[in-house]
Amino acid sequence: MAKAKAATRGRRYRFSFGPWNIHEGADPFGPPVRQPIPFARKLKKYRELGFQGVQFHDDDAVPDLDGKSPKQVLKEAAKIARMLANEGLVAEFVAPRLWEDARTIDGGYTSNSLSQRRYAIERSLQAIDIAMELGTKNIVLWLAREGTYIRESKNARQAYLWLLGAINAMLNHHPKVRILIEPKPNEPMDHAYVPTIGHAVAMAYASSDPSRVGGLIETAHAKLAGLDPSDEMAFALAHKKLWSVHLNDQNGLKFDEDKNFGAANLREAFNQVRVLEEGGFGLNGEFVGLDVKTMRTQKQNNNTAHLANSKRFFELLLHKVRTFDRKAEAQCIKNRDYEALERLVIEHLMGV
Ligand code: GLO
Ligand code: MG
Repeated sequence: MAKAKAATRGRRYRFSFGPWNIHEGADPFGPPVRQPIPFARKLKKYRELGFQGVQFHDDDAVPDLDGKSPKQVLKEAAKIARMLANEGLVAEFVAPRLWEDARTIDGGYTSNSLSQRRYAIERSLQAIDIAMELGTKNIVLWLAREGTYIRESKNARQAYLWLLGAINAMLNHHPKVRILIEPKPNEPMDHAYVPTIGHAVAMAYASSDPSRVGGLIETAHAKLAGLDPSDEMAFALAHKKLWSVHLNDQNGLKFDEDKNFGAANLREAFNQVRVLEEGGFGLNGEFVGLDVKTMRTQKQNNNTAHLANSKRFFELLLHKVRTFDRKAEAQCIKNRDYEALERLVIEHLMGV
């Protein structure tokens, strides 16, 4: 017991999620099944559930921002900043929501229309202003509609250059801003540009200030690309580019499920925690973000259980990582006896 306790001791992680993770249950085949929760009430939930970081879309902070003057936008962002401070919370990042406006139907930064590309950049610069007001330097780019339904509709080489131009415009807008690219291979597009963290890291190095461009890896997105999420995270960590994560889970190649962390593949989840822990994730203030969605079947009064559960599964797996028999592991590796190593891992996970 004492040994187990000592092994569990260690640095503490900080957790975050976005207001969209308390979801009303609408899907492409049916309407909402729960009442919306006002933003102020969602904020109250954070500390209660053990979370400190709030992730924002630009219009989560300032609703309908396209219709507002820059002054009004900043005023409303300042009000949200005060609400956060009152709740003892911090903003982790702001993500420009470039997938709902009619001007982004064919993509934002990679639209074939010049005026629509300009809109996407302007909106992103405004997201930076909102982020600074909220007290975070982090901008997340989930490149939702930057891709194609049919290959011939865009010039992909040109699209990557436009994307780079947009990133450089953002870097140029504020000397402290940091861009975190959240790769995803598909959905809503048939094929998206920047499908993996390898693409994102290449974009970072090609940018005008590589030290300010990194990545956010979502478990489900890596799995949709047919990749192992822990290897994707390890790649980013090796380049010092893993600046946030969206832990969740995904049951094979289908729509982006945003299931509870560890709920589809416990061993893969264990390996993600192992790589994060061993790679020093969190030591520079990074949050463990959970991009998990309330199940459609949940009742109104129990619509945050998925957040509490996913956080708990992370912590239980962290205990498993910290109590793994490292000596036995080293011995198996030394003997190149990976059958023994597999047994060690599985028995440990099963509590044998
Ligand atoms: C969707 C993405 C989405 C982003 C969020 C923040 O597949 O995971 O939830 O993480 O919009 O940019
Ligand atoms: Mg995500």
